[in-house]
Amino acid sequence: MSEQPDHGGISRRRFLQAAALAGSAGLTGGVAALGAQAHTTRLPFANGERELTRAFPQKGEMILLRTRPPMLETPFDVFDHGVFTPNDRFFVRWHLAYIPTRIDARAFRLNVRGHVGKPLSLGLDQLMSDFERVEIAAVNQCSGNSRGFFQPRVPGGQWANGAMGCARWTGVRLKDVLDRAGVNAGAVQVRFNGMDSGTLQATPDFLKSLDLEHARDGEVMLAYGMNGEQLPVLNGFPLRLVVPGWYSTYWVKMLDDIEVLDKVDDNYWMAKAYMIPDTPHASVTPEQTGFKSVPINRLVPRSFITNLHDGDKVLSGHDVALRGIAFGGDTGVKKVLWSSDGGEHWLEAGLEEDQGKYAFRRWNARLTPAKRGDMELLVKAINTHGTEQPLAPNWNGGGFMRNVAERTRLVVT
Ligand SMILES: Nc1nc2c(c(=O)[nH]1)N[C@H]1C(S)=C(S)[C@@H](COP(=O)(O)O)O[C@H]1N2
Ligand SMILES: [Mo]
Repeated sequence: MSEQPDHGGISRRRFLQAAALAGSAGLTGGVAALGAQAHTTRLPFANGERELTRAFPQKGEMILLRTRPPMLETPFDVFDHGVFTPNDRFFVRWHLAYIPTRIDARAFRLNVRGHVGKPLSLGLDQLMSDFERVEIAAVNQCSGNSRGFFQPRVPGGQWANGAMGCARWTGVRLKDVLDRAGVNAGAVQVRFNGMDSGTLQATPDFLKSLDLEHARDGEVMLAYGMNGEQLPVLNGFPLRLVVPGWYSTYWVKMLDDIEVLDKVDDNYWMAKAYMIPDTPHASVTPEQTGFKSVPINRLVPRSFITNLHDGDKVLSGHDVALRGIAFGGDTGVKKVLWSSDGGEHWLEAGLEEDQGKYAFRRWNARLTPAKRGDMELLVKAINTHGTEQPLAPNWNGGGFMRNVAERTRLVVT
């Protein structure tokens, strides 16, 4: 293959290096190696004590939720540095224990089959040369991000706010690949499968599906690049689905199989897991039963202060800079509003460079606290569809879609 720089200045070869991680402690569950660096942090909820780890391949310091299959959270301070989350700090979440640790990018094949005219078996080089290259900045956020804050608590990964990240994804349109295969009349959904699997036969394989129209919207992409580099193995090398504006459960990693279905997918991961109440804001009371459930889908807006922490001290009569990130969810950020009086008055924050409607957007504001004592800052985003973050948290048994306006308590001295 020729080393041809493309318009983005990134050579193909850069995405095609073999990734071999055999023997790395983090992936194979070498607990002894992990234990060697006992360094902890405390997430701001009960039982929030966590180990910080550097034992995972291609990853810097991460918050360890689980070793195998890995669940690694991004330490929140990372989000103060910019809108793009570095690959080596990007969160990691896998459901199934068997993840290939050695992948030969040259032998890799993506199969497209099922209800199509012409099944395909595409190598990475073909994907890169035969289809138009596209790029999109988008937030990848786990459905259960912030689950640890649910009250009452719910089972599942006890994440704080770091099961999200924003990257520039490079790849090809799923639509173009489906068109090449020729979707047959009567097709209704497209199902995605990655190279991971359970260690027990009984474990249902991780399969996710999108409606055909969605799959062909021209935005859903097959990504081989993340922030200008090949995907880290733990984030899905060599190829992953990117579903802009949707929760990351659909962003299937190590994607090697696409099946066009002529009926609605009823596999475990579509029909049983990742279901939300079909109620406003997917919210119910803990006692509530008898509601209809639907598969989780679009992201909702969120915003965070990134430069100040709960309990920080600030000086009265002095200017304090506030800054943070926001995202609109399935559309762009229209406004970020903040309040220092419990939500009675709201001020509009300044919005920084727009990297695209699915990306993080930096915001900033200035505050001069007048009187000493406790102060609580509230921040909320409103997206361009007019959806705004609620002041009271939603609740559901899955711990999904938390997006309450965040509160940061300051002490004015
Ligand atoms: N093959 C595969 N893809 C997957 C998953 C998985 O378990 N296996 N988990 C999904 C879920 S629930 C999340 S939150 C995202 C996490 O993406 P990341 O690890 O790149 O941050 O991957 C998604 N894609
Ligand atoms: Mo997730």
